[in-house]
Amino acid sequence: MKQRILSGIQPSGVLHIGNYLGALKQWVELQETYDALFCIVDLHAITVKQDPKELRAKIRELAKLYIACGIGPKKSTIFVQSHVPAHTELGWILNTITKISELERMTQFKDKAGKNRAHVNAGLLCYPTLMAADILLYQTDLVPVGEDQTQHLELTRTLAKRFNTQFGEVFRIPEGYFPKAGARIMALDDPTVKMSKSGAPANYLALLDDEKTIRKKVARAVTDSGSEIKAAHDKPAMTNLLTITHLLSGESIADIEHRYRGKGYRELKQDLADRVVDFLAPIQQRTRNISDNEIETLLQEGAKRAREIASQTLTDVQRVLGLG
Ligand code: AQP
Repeated sequence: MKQRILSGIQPSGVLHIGNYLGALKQWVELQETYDALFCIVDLHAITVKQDPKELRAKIRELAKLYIACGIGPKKSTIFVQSHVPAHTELGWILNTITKISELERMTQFKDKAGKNRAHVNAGLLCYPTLMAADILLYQTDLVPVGEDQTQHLELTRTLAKRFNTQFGEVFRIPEGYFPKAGARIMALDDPTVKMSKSGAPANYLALLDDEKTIRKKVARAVTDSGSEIKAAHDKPAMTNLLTITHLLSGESIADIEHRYRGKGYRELKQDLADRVVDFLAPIQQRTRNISDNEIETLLQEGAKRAREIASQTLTDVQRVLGLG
């Protein structure tokens, strides 16, 4: 039996190169050796207000991007979270063994809720228990995610152990899988914060940005004081641009630094823009080539397989709880 991986992305905005380098790139490699399930986590996306028509389109676009980036529809199961009702049911059950203080401690909640806590929707607070349900339903061994999800994953493990102790061994305890480099790609307009879909357009390089936009964004990316092209703690902007160059080219950071010795930021940025344009062109072409019908069929098949696996776990959960 192959071990299982599961991960997901929210259809909450435009997929960016941070999502690709921090998550998708690993998925493409891991699907070769694992039983892989990749989810479009639309129920997470609605914790922030979404336009229904746009959300529907974004879900389909994200499924196309998964495939265009290299997720094989025959190798992996691609499905939409809301097509598998067991996610919300287990999410609710996990809420009943989760302390409010555990949820309030989550950095993502603190960041997204800001100071206006009293008016924040409860879904934003309960986001991690739904994420735990996403993972635990599939008896997942490994969860490939970016560094920002470390805390949520740790809570998932805590809840799984707590449930198993209180009610009996139902859940497999998942491990996180973080890329060695690229687990936290920083924003172009502020290298002290992570690149984020909900940031301003200057923050990210979207996978579907056109050539002109990419060149403009890279050219305007914030740089560090001084002029040396070097990755270092006191050079967060250069570290970020060099990391992206390294991950897209495969060339080591030391070799890239060596190649740019005596050269300026402008040259590095121009080369990086070329590289990003070349890297994204085939992804964009493949995305355009996938038809809406293909995606509908694929998502229906994916949901069928996901429901089969999820319902087995949910039945066990209901049994040990005295439900069902
Ligand atoms: N900047 C990043 N660097 C590396 N990995 C990242 N991920 C996100 N941002 C970076 C990883 O991408 C996957 C999908 O993320 P998500 O859609 O679940 O939500 P997120 O982590 O909250 O991503 P965003 O882009 O910041 O979206 P918004 O702005 O909507 O919250 C995850 O594996 C994540 O680690």
